[in-house]
Amino acid sequence: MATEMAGTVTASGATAAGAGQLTLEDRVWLLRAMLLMRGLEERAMTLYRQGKVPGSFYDGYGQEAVSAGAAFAMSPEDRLCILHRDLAAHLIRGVPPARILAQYMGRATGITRGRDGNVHFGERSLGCVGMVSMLPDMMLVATGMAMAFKLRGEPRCALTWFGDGSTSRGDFHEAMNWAGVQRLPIVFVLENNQYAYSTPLEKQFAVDPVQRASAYGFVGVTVDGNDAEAMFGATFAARARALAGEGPTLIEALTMRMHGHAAHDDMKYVPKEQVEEWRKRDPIERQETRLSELGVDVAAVRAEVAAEIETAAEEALAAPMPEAGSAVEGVFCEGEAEPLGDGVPRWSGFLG
Ligand SMILES: Cc1ncc(C[n+]2csc(CCOP(=O)(O)OP(=O)(O)O)c2C)c(N)n1
Repeated sequence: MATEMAGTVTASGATAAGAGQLTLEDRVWLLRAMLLMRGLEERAMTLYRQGKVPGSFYDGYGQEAVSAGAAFAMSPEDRLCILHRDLAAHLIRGVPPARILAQYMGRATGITRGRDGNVHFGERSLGCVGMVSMLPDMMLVATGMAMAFKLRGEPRCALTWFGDGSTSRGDFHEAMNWAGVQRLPIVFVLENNQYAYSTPLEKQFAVDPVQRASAYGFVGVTVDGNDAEAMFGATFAARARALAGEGPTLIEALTMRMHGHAAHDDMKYVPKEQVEEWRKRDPIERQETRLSELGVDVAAVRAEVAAEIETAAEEALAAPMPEAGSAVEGVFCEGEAEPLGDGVPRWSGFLG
């Protein structure tokens, strides 16, 4: 049962109702998306260690359910601002795995065509905005898109992810305030992974930021961020509210950053016991257990995904580097900007 307190909902009944919308095939897709994310990031980390990924490398190990569950609930016509630990969202929107690995390696076939080998990308043709490095500016971008949907009377929704570190920035408050005042169709997903680089939660905020939602006049929900189905359910409910004109929702996904901030960070500042405690709540294992109990051949899904990753790696490694002269292209908008396109429908509710 949901417990309402100052606009904050925990252990939401709506979340469970939303998760009830998933068919067995949907639930397997959620597992696939998480396995693909983890496998691709592990492959990319190896490529990084081989010197094939320039700069550093950022991953979302242990946080796969947050992006997979939320992105799965968004329709192709919705628009997403995806952050640096949310690879599953790109995959769910329809970005082929080979393009992701090519992106990390700065190849011409990557999403930014070699302009950024890092996590700052978004495939416009699939309804995603390229990630802005300054945090959390994507909250403002998503709020602006939601404002456009409202002004044009379009029945769609914007969603963005951001970390606990973002909650201390002014942009967080500006976006939340405007979205609340205008009752915009937007879902804010706060990925509370316990650390912002080396800053733990107790040095980040005095009050759980989910409670701030009520200060801006909308619902805040706390969800188990290591449960893909709970994430789907909460996002499904938030999207329904947004489309019904009931305004934004802040979803706080409780999770843990299981790796360092990036490949160069050994996270010595994180107590080992804390990591071990969270390891027991691994989102992929949880989904596998569920599906095994329903008779799904989880090992076969794993093998299929592993093969897909190997094929993607071969393709990405064979892809060319960009022509040096192309570095000056696409710096400024030339002519009419292409409007954002739609993503691939994944959830069965969008297929019919
Ligand atoms: C305004 C701003 N300051 C600093 C950075 C550098 N930076 C990138 S990620 C990061 C940590 C952010 O922590 P959090 O928001 O909790 O997200 P997490 O990385 O834990 O997912 C920092 C400090 C940045 N991108 N933007």
